[in-house]
Amino acid sequence: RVSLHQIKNIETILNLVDNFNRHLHLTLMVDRYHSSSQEYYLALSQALRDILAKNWIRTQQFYQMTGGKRVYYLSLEFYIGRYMKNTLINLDINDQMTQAAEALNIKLNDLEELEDDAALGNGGLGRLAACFLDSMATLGISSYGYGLRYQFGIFKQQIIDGWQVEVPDDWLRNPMPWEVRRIQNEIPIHFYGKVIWNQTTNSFQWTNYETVIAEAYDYPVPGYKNNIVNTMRLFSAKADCDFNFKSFNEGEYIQAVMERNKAERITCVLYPNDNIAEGRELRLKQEYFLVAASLHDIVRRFKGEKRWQKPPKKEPKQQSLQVPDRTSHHKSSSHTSVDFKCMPEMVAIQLNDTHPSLAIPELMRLLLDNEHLSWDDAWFITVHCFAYTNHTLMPEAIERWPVPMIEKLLPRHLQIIYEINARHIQNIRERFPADDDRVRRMSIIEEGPVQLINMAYLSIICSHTVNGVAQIHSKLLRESMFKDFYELTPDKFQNKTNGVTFRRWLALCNPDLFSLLVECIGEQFVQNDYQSLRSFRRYASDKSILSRIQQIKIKNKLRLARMLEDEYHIEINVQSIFDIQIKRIHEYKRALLCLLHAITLYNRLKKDSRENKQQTFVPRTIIIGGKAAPGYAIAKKIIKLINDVASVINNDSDIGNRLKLLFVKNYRVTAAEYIIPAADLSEQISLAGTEASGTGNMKFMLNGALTIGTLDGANIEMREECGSENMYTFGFTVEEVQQRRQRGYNPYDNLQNEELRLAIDQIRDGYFSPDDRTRFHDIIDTLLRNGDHWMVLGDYQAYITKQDEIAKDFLQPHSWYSKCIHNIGAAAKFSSDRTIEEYAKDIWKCALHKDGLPD
Ligand code: DL6
Repeated sequence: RVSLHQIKNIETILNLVDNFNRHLHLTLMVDRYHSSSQEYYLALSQALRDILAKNWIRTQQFYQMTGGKRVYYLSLEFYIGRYMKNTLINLDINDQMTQAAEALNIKLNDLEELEDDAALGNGGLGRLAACFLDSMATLGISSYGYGLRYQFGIFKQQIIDGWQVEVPDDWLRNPMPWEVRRIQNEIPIHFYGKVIWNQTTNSFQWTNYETVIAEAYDYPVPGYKNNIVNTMRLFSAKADCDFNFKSFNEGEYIQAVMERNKAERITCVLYPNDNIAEGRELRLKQEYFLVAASLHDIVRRFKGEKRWQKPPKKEPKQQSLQVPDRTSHHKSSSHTSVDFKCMPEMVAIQLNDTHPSLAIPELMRLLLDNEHLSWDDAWFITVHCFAYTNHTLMPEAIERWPVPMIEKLLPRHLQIIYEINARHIQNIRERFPADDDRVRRMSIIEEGPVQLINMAYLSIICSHTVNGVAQIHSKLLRESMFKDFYELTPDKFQNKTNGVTFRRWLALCNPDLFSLLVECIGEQFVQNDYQSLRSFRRYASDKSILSRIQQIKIKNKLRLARMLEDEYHIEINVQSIFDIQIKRIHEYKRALLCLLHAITLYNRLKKDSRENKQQTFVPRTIIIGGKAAPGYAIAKKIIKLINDVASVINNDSDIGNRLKLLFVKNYRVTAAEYIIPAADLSEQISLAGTEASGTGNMKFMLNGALTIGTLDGANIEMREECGSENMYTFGFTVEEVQQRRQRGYNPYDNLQNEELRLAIDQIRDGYFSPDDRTRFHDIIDTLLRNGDHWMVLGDYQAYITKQDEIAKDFLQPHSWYSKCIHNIGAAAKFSSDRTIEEYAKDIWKCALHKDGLPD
């Protein structure tokens, strides 16, 4: 392996400086004395992009030459964050660039702060996709991320008077130096219209459609020090310029040009819902737009591979591989000059949840109607190309599209879905004769006032593999949500526990800890051997390492404290436990539990002060951050409650710096990069059986925070890896939750706990909202009258008991930091390199090029 590291001298500081000046002058046309910081940022990014260019081209040539299988990761979300620093880290030129910037009298950090996050995601699902791209490039997998280039990413969250206010994220308002528009790749995408039978081609034909153009924008995805640069391709909607201008008179012409906006709305904005399906037609258009453009590209690339082209002669028909061919009107595949049956050997398409699952009927349509394959051949190819990842157990997140909506927008696709369902039902009837209820339960089409298409069922039926994202999640999919499907095709079901990239989530965000790790165990764990991180555990009782870990943590806490003090004008005690919950605000994630703990600590301090007692109290800074979906009223109310409680606690002179509660606004990837390295305690407290995996939990672990968590999602595997003595678990298990639900869970029973009752009374009676005493009655209703679905009150006592134990343990730095070391070492399993290696081996069956490209 020859890495960029060894040819560092090529990119000398002088070269970088020259390149920077060249872009300032020739690209931006300004001189150093009349340019803004933004122009500096652009010139520096362009200089950096130049370094990527050669390897970007070489990588694509390499994949073409080696002719291996290509992996396509289809996702409506890629939550990338910032580009510049990540590129510097992955190319291993951070130090050089810092020096080059110094030579130019520029502070690199200041320029980095000018960069907006590429925030084309809501949370875990989108960020996972970004981690996967990084790992696929680092492992040298011939792969592409396909997504949408939303003009507005996830909204920016402002907090005004304690309430969340959403502001558009206009991330493309300045030139975007990291993207390349591929002008040769404009793809027409069709909507609406009708289907006719074409006598000449003997196939169905979609006609009278409206057309929107998909423009392709490519973003480089550099691997870590391996010369590989993969591609993320994002599509943007553009009006079709051909639309009937000829017949317009002058007045209509103006109108027609204005109408263009309608088409371009498709990729205007990311739907800001996490774990909630959005049922609007525009969202359906987005989904189809992405998959139609992606598949066009995938099929075009496949057809271009010389290996699979065959002379246009008749060949004996291949044996059918799935169900009998009932659509005799379709011709056999021998009419094509490309051997499509080889497609699954060349193409793996991973569906990131059901959002891109229209890709399934789209590929069927292309193979049947454009390539004139038989149903059986098209079906074989489709099933063997697709794999589906489920990311949620929340019923409200399962996508179900109304039949009339699909019929109007995608009439041919509806026909194909009906045909898939008919054959699927026939299959069930053969396997389970006389079981009508099973047929009803498993039908893709759900009956009701309006028929609905269950996209998860469609995805399972039409994929060769279905996976969950943590062991417990995959088990619950098999045992409950997809039980019938598991019984039908058990071999399809797998687990692929999530992971995070150690490049961004350690090397980039926590450089001091990263250096210490490299010093102790070498660099392999970020490069090509994530397992080697385990060996860091041997330092768990090494005093000098323990003290360095402590120093690094305190330095990171200081950095965060300064930032928070500047922003929120609140004094932060760096000696306190930094106790942090950052994630989307969703009831199942239970920020309320965190808040009840904060109120409980506050009440204890107040009581002590009233009684003039000075009991030992371990200081805490409780930090909560996250966005609520704009239409999720109760989640937004929770944010207001946190802020109201915070203003009471933080302004009470009896409390001082022993307890602080802070809601950090606009939580996003970049904020996580500052917050996570400073955490002592990571809050992963969803009700057992609700969080599919979680990935924030892994980032905290990697950065040496200890976890307080329920036995949910990946927490369970984290505990297995680090040992129960190094993690604070509490609360109902999945089985206990089920038992309580069956027995009849009564939240009022929990009010026997005096501390809990007091906290609930205070919220209900307006102690924290004297300006509007009834403000939080709806929150109290969810916790009591409406049954406390997420069992916040049921888990309260166990949670408080654990928190008290944590406070005691924090007073013992030696054992605390020893636990931290165990956690860091145990994070080895949660490298996304491990996850991607598993996908490559068990699902995609594709090659890795771990050695990267030679120089
Ligand atoms: O798999 C990534 C991530 C998990 O870590 C989270 O536990 C899960 O909540 C999240 N799921 C979604 C679901 N959205 N939809 N559909 O965001 O996926």
